[in-house]
Amino acid sequence: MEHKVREWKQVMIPYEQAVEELKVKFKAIRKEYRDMNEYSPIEFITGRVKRISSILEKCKRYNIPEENIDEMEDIAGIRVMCQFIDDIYKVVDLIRARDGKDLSIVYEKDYIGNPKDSGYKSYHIIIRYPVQTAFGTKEVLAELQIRTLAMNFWATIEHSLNYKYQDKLPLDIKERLKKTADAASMLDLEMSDIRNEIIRAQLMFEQKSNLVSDI
Ligand code: 0O2
Repeated sequence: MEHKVREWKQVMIPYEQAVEELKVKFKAIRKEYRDMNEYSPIEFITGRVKRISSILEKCKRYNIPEENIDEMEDIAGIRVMCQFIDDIYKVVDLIRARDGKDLSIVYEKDYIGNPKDSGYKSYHIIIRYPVQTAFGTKEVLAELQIRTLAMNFWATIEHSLNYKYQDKLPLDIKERLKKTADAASMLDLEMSDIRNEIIRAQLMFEQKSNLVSDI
């Protein structure tokens, strides 16, 4: 048993390293924007390595032999939270620009254009990420989830309720949760509208001030 625990800890090392490195890289992007006094499309970043019990449960669910866990796409997971929906696509572009450099994109899943039946929204990018270990380079898969604060609020609570009730929530509760997902989407749209309105008003004010100073 102790031997098995030691083995698992060793398997997890490159995934832990990938999560730490990717968090540092996304935080560096945010710092760059802030140092230049520019608005950052990244609000905050979290990361986690999947728990061993969840990995084993997923192996069982998808019939993945334990020795093939490196096929699993979300052992290393990074979440990038944004204020506005537009920011998500700016972050996606930043990631695409790094494709073939420090990471490679395997594929993308757009759960914003195509939300899940639960109401879940987020933009997922699966990447291959090389980690330098004491025994050479190890490429691991990682899942980047990019979402707004409202999407994250909804997903965090929905996930914890589902987890608590072991995915057996009654249909009426699922439907109510779906409605709260719609409310979160409305909030995102309204916030974007308000922001655009403020930007438009600011531009008009600047144009008027320029006209006055030209006279
Ligand atoms: P955790 O704790 O975040 O790791 P599967 O991984 O089997 O669920 P698939 O198709 O391989 O399915 O991956 P998918 O659905 O593209 O992305 C899986 C992850 O996205 C989940 O990981 C969640 O983080 C998130 N996610 C997907 N659907 C939902 C949903 O309906 N509600 C919430 N709250 N999150 C969702 P894990 O392993 O479930 O959880």
